[in-house]
Amino acid sequence: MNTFPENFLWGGAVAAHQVEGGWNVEGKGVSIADVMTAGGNGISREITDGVIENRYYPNHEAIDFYHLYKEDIQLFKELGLKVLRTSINWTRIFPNGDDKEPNEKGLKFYDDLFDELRANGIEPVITLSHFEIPFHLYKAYGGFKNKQLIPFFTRYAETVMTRYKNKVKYWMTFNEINNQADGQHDLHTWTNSAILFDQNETQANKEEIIYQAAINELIASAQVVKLGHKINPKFQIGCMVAYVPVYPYSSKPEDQMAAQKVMNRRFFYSDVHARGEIPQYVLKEWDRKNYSIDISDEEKKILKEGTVDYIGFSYYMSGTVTTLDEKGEMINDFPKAKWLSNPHVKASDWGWQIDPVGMRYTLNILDQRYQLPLFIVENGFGAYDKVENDEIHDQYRIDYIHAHIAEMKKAVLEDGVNLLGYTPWGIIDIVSFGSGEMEKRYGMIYVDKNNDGKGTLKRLKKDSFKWYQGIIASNGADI
Ligand code: P53
Repeated sequence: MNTFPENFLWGGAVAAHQVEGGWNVEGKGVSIADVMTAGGNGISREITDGVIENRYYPNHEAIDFYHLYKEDIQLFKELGLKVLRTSINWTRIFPNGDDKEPNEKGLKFYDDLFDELRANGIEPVITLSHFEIPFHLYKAYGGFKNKQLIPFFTRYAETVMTRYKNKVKYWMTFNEINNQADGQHDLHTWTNSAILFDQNETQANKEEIIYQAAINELIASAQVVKLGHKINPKFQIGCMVAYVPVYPYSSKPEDQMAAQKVMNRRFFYSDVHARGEIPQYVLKEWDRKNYSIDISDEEKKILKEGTVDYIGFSYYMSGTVTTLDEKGEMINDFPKAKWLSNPHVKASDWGWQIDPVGMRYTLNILDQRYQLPLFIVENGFGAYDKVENDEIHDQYRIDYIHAHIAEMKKAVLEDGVNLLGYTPWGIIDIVSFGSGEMEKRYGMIYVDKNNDGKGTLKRLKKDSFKWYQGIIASNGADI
């Protein structure tokens, strides 16, 4: 057999805050994405204390999917998508996060969106929290470091899972929950947990706080998995981790150890999601560092009872590490590993290492570690595109995706990995999360809008559109 399994879920992925716009309409509250300014290639986005007049916030309008989704869905249908992964914008439902009642207009918007998708033969795959935590939950509670966010998230999830129980089957709890793990980038701790640190916070303090926030999210996630299975036993509820396989820079045993230590930082999240227990390597680290992480026996029980049905993950690149000092001193801690660029692979204009083989490697690692179905819910190539006579010849994007699907195919057909589907990221051009740019484009559909927010929002099909259409139509036979 030269094709993917018959029910393979070919799709595309976006997130609410990166496409919808309509940031303050029909009762929507301010989310943590609404206070992030535009950065640039190599320029960080600023997080402002609330929405400040005269600052540019690219997510406020994004690509106006909120108003244009019907037309976009026609394009997705033409492309042949079987699923669309997007998120529910938490602040459309609970504008402040701690409101007494949900916002009916927000609920109605997703009813209409999911109906429109289904009417066009496209099944929604829904992330509950994709960097869209209500800003108020940061201001009044300090974000997920505070356990009060567990019931707020649970109530939000219960509300939408109940409302859409016959419209959505595939769910994910927290997008890229592990991306906050290194604690080096405040953008990641902000978007994952709505924590902003004081300037004078030490690295160790930060790390302890991030662990607490992560544990709170993992408990919230497990509770929602349990609850979801009650609401509809047919639900498939997964986690979502950013999977960047980390290789040793050399065959030096210490480099191998460094790579393993770095990977443990990420595995921690999927280990808890999938096995319902905090792994020994983390418990030992907490002991060694004298961290006191608050988790009750009751909460440990929830972790065990709310393990996920599948592992959703993003895959864009691999990384390479060595030990920090020349003597090859054994590292115990993640921040001591030193990142180097891998001489065997190329990188994108944003420095992301391009490594299709790493995709097959990843699928095998996750398959063997968890024996759960896998779902590649993000993969793609952020690049500058040029429009000539309304055409975009994005062969570089086709090359990237082709190479990754080819490796994915080997993992499924030769290695026997159980893979549910593949939803390339930013199927339509969107606001970049990391840089806030429009011109870091992932789409197979072009959107006429630039980094300053100017443009007609007109949609155009890129060369990759036609190419991917063929791949889906042949169920991967043409790879
Ligand atoms: P942008 C880092 C590594 C892997 C995935 O990212 C990442 C990041 C964050 O920079 O994020 C995911 O837009 C995320 C999406 C995001 C996408 O990757 O920075 O889930 O929201 O847009 C691509 O190029």
